[in-house]
Amino acid sequence: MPSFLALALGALPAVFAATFDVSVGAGGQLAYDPPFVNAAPGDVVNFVFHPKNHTVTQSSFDTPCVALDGGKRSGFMPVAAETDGLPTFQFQVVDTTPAWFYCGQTGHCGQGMVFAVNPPAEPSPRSFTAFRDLAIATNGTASSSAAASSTASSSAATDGYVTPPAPHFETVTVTVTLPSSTYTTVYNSYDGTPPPTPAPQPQDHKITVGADGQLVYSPANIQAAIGDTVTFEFRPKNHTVTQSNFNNPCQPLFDTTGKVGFSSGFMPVSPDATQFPTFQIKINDTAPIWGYCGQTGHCGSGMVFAINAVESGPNNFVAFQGLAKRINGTSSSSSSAPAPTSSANQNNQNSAAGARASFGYASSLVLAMVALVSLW
Ligand SMILES: *[C@@H]1O[C@H](CO)[C@@H](O)[C@H](O)[C@H]1NC(C)=O
Ligand SMILES: *[C@@H]1O[C@H](CO)[C@@H](O)[C@H](O)[C@H]1NC(C)=O
Ligand SMILES: *[C@@H]1O[C@H](CO)[C@@H](O)[C@H](O)[C@H]1NC(C)=O
Ligand SMILES: *[C@@H]1O[C@H](CO)[C@@H](O)[C@H](O)[C@H]1NC(C)=O
Ligand SMILES: *[C@@H]1O[C@H](CO)[C@@H](O)[C@H](O)[C@H]1NC(C)=O
Ligand SMILES: [Cu+2]
Repeated sequence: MPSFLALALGALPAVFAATFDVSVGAGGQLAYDPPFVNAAPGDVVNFVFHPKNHTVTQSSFDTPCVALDGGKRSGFMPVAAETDGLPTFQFQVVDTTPAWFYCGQTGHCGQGMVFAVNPPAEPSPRSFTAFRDLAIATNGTASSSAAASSTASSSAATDGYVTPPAPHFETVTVTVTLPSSTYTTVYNSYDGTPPPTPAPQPQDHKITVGADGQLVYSPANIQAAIGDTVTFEFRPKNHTVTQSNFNNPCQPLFDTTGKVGFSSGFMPVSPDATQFPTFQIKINDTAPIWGYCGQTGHCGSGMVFAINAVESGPNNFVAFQGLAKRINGTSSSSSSAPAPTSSANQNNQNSAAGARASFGYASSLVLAMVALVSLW
């Protein structure tokens, strides 16, 4: 009986709606804490306003700092001091669709004061971090004033440069029929990606890392089919192969569940080596895979690679490499790069440290294939 009781009690939270308390501007920070929640229909998000004069205003992903027509809004909540009776505002979660919010006080959204309910997990281009980055990029002071105030010295980086949009993708379920079998696959489709059909004969693609002492992957931009493998071969120096995402080219991929993208870790190779270490990944999905070298300065100088980048759209390899140089290159280093928010960044570093030779796979790219295994 005890186990039955435990089972029944364990089921209770699913029956009764949960309330998520989110503090708004606690400690004078321009932030919601936590910055996002994953909630079920029927749950309630209870915003608690701390001193200053913030709002909770619903927006859309694409225009993070603009009120959504018909969206929820708390209005301004001026609070003079921390007292027991802090004002609150409730948002009722009706479905699992992502809902996006920002603070409407002048300048706050552009400094990253945004919030989300049920954002897609990293590395989705519509993740919480992507949303916050977009808020900072569209309404931050860095984007407009840095470009205006910077002189000809950094013209290449700032002159008319527009950060490419986050790739658009959606989840697709298709049934693929091959001569030998039929299978159903659920995958994240990016505009322009090839169909999720495995290679009839899986192939290994070789990418040389740091050939001839150059800070390059050769080739740096390849197409590979599902079931193929990619083998990176490390030449002298001390490079890595680290997965990232399009909009954060030089930061390890991580998601909120603590899963991380692949990383080879540092691969020191002496100048007179005759044997070269390798690192191999398997292609599970036709969605683009982005990556970089984690050695100091290498990514910012353009040492990045892409697998299955969609060359016909804005999220192509050259745009990815350009973004890496812009964010982490020496020419643009301090002034114009939007600074990612600290906590997410620390997660990055931690995951990166733990990611050495680990092969964790980011959950939102999971490709479920039924009956495909038999083909391999
Ligand atoms: C963000 O920028 C857009 C476009 O310039 C503007 O319409 C909007 O009011 C800004 N939002 C905030 C909160 O400042
Ligand atoms: C709160 O901010 C809004 C918008 O800036 C302003 O109109 C309002 O007067 C402020 N309220 C207080 C009490 O400061
Ligand atoms: C690139 O710049 C970002 C933001 O400053 C930083 O977090 C990241 O660690 C840098 N990446 C590399 C490889 O230096
Ligand atoms: C490789 O680079 C990493 C990071 O810069 C460093 O910690 C490590 O000591 C280097 N290894 C060798 C053998 O140089
Ligand atoms: C493909 O799936 C395998 C098994 O789940 C995993 O180990 C590997 O990391 C995945 N490949 C990539 C590129 O993430
Ligand atoms: Cu390198």
